[in-house]
Amino acid sequence: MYWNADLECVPLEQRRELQLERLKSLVRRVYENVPHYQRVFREAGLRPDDILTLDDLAKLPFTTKDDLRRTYPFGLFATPLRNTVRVHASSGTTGKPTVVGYTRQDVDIWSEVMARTLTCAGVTQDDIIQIAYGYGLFTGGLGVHYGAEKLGATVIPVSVGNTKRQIMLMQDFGTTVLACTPSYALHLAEVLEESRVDRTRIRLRVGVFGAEPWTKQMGRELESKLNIVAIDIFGLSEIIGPGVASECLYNTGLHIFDDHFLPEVIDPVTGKQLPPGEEGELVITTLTKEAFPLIRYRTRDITKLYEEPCPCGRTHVRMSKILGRTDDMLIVRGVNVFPSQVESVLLEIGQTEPHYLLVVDRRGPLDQLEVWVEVSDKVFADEVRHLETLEKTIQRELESTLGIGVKVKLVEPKTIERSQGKAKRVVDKRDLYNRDK
Ligand code: DLL
Repeated sequence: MYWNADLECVPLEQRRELQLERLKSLVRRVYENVPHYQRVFREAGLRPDDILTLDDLAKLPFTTKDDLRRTYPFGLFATPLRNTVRVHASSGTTGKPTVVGYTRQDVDIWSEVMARTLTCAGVTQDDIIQIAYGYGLFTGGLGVHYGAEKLGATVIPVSVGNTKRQIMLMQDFGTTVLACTPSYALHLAEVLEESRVDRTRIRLRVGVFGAEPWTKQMGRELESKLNIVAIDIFGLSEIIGPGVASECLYNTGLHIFDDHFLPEVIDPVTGKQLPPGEEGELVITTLTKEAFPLIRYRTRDITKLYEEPCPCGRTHVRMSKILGRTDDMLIVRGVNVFPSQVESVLLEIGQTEPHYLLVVDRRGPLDQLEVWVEVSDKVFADEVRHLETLEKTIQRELESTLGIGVKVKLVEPKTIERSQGKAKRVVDKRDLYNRDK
């Protein structure tokens, strides 16, 4: 029922003591080992000894995605590279990815929090788990993989894609747990329906879905189509990957494993901490990570925290499903996409106007990204053949930078609406967040 009851079910007071002890040691560690932190602490007039209570957390400066970009690739690492046994990366706001590292102990902690996540979802050693998150620089595949092995479940490391084969393995190996993005799960469910597979041969009972937002309605649809319990799992590469927070079977929000990841919710404009129940930006401090610790990392995800006890007995602080983002990051087929990445590619290629629009839609269960790009009068008057070549070049470069399929549409000058204030770069026709539902 629990993976680590000693840590997950302790009285709050005891957890707070542990958090404070860990916070103090973390602050000392980053101050001594990371020039960036030394500098920002000095600028804030702070020394590690100034952290005496958990309330002092609010005195510490935030860390942002921009800090990660400026210190690319290893500038925020707090241990020598020779102690780093793994790196992962996710999309940055421009062409360069955000790089994160793990020591052996970090990988152990990651496996621990992922084993907790899976246990929250009711997964046990008797389960057969098909991992259809991508393996590679993305943290989804390997993160779930290590947790599932630690738990002792039987792992099928199939990675994403090749849906027919996924369904074949599911039947032949008797998969009981499916781990993938919710949109891919929906796609799988639809292919399953179309292929008229004998449903008695499908033994699925749990889905652990995350890496992108999904509504409660979508959850219900997945549960009925696949005959499973659908569990929302949350995480981000910068913090560790999947394994930051997870729903349990009581469906009361996501338990944040706050002996490792200390959460706050802040007003994204003023930066002030908000009380439980109020909606704002999630900020996380990694209490135990060695290679890539982060102090007050601004996730840009919008949520709210709950402190009331959960009937499951775990005493972690919980968060609501993600309600939105404070920036313009899109998640398309589980892959993070920033409009600024598209802009850098276009600037590099040249020949187009600086006016573009990302149009995201969901045709059937799968996301489609279309990029509209305005070309100048001169280029537009050019031969069709030239326009086609330009379209292909942009498509190729975008696909290689973003890591997903893209459709490019060159449009006439002045077709894309000009805005008075902040340029509108994205039209998202999907309805992904749980607003007013
Ligand atoms: O998506 C890690 C992950 C893998 C989580 C597998 C769960 C399962 P990144 O690629 O760095 O890491 O993307 C992190 O994805 O800031 C959120 O905006 C979004 N996200 C992740 N999980 C959820 C979720 C992984 N359950 C970014 N609901 C985060 C809503 C999610 N959004």
